[in-house]
Amino acid sequence: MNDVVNGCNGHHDDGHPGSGHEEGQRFLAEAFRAIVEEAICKGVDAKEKVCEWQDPADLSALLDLDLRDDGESHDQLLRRVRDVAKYSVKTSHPRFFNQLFAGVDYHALAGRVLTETLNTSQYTYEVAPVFVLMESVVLQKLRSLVGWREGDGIFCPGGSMSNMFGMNVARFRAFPGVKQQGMWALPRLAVFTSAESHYSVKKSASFLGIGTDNVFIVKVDKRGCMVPEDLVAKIEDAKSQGAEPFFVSATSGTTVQGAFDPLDRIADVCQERGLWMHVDAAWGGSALFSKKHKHLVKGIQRADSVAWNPHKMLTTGLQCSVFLTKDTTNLLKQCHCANATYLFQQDKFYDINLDTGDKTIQCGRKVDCLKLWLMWKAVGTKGLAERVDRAFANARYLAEEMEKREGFELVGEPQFVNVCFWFVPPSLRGKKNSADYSEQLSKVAPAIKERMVKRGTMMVGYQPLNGLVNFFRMVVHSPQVSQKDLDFFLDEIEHLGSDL
Ligand code: ABU
Repeated sequence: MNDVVNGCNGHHDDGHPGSGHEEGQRFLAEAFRAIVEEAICKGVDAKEKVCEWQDPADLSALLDLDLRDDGESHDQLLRRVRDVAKYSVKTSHPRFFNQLFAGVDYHALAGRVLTETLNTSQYTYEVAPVFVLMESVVLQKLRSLVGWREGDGIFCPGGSMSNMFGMNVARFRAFPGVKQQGMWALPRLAVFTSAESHYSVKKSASFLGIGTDNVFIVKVDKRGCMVPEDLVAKIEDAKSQGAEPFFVSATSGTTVQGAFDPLDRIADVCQERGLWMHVDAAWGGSALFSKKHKHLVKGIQRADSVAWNPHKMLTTGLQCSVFLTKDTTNLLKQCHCANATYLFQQDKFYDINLDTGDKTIQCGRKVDCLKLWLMWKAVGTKGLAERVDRAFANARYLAEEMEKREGFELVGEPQFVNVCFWFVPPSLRGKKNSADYSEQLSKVAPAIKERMVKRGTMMVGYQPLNGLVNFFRMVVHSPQVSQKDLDFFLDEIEHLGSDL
């Protein structure tokens, strides 16, 4: 820490008065100290709160958010850094189970800090030489886990964008004229996805001008997996309405239940009809690391494209999402490129294929590969596989413990690391047949959530789903979570719900 505080070994300034380097580097060193103490050390300490809850008006006043004409002192600014850390939710905390991301990987975090510090854009080799080569290696490695020896891909700003790239590239393959002629080149198009797929499929259809009415929702079974027979029925239905099917988005690891669609059977349907098969494996893709659990994504290699978010189960930190395709005909670039002459000059002194930035719809693009690469270097493929296996084992442990305790009722047997359950408080036990049981049960999860957030002891999400009233979705995947944390979780739910 002292080395950090000492800055650049005494080489603070460039000699030019007023450059601000010396002062800036001193601030940075002290800010780093505050960040390590407040956000990292306290952030992972089970004895600390997950969240220092404040009502919005109080928080706004506490933080003194107004921006003024004059700048503040060094000490005031350091207090601001500490306050931001103090009042933010500690997603690295071992009792943060609220989202599909959690925990911290220190090597990945070092990669995140270095990425921010180097502050470049991942579009050309000339400004991002290390990262262009690194991105290519990481994408190739992820593709090989999917089961493809060749293909293409790009890091995207989040899984929704990766899913949208799948839809856009699929449409371009089917109707290349769309890039120039827009909607004039298109018939009414039809997209297919399951009732429990991610909302980004509908958002993409809206954004791309396909329209949410043209997203045909395929039925799921009780576990939340797409029913292939209904996919066939929905394709026939779309055709009978005069729409042209072109894209099926299957899901590996649905957001709420963690369900895996039957990819081989969906691939058969797509193959017979010449439809682009995309797999939203943003959440469940990481099962590919595990010899024991990768059967869940059996058939994924038959897809045309895959979205996968290492920032979820692999704990790289937000955001780290890839769009992968097995296409080898340069579809991704042809679909998205605009050939800006000030970035992608054709007469450069190096191989211009290294200027990968025109494969995406972005111009400036954040470097998202370094955190994953450094973490992967640190623990190896075996280390990542162990993490995935540990997450499955923790989820199993939690589900089994719930079965032993009164009041915990699983929504279904977990397929993945999402453990969905109702907590039935003492006052509702044995009253399933009473007329207002569902209504009363629906109020339990929000009430417990409010109490846990205000106490700051833990965070877990809840939602209704397909006619089921509010239930908790416990997501167990951070490598920092121990069985002790899971026991604490169960005790705390019992405690918070004991008088409801
Ligand atoms: N992209 C879906 C993630 C939402 C969640 O964390 O639950």
